[in-house]
Amino acid sequence: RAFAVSSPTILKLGGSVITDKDAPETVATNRLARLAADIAGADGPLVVVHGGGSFGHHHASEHGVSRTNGSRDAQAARDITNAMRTLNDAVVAALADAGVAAVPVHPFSMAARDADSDLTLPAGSVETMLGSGFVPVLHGDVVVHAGEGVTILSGDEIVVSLAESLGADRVGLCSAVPGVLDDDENVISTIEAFDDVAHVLGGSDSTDVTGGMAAKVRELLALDSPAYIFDADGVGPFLAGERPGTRIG
Ligand code: IP8
Repeated sequence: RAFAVSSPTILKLGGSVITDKDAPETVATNRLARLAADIAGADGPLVVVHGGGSFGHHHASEHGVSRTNGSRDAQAARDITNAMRTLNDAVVAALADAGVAAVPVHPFSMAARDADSDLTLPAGSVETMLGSGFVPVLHGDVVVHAGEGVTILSGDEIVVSLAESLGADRVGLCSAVPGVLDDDENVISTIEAFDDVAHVLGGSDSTDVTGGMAAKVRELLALDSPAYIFDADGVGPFLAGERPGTRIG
């Protein structure tokens, strides 16, 4: 069946949701199966992106590689990307078992950062997959980085890049928390400007290279598409067009 490819939904599954964070290279099998069943219920073009959890981050810290700290060691690049491929295989398999037309897409093979750290992630193959009725499944990865060897490419960066290049209809980030929380741990329903939440997120000049909530909110506010942050219970409602968790933008 042919979809209108112009405005897909983009869903990110956080690494802490789909893996057991405390045990290296362990998939949270039951949680992943439940998420896959929710995703199988969705209509229309969908891109799935997932994070690293106990797969990528373990190898990245072992080799001292981060978003800003590169490595020219090919073994480090292979260890990190291969661990992420293993997790991606598990995610694609779980989605396929649930009846989703999932196909793997490995960012290391397509993306690059220039000397100014600007990311290029060509979206032509993903767009053509959507037009063919496939559900592309991308993942946080290493990325070749001019002058640095490889650095880490987070799932959040992939979401932001694809949301722009594909003109996403809506963006959803499934995380370990039910949304952006205020000082009383209540979910903030809407964030329209960073200043609204700077006091709970630690201020607009806090350096946050690890992709914490402040960095997420700032990047999502810059998108044209509305974005939502929710936990695993929010995936079904999000894909059904509801507004779980925190709406950003
Ligand atoms: O979990 C990072 O992706 P994230 C992936 O979305 C690696 O930050 C390779 C550590």
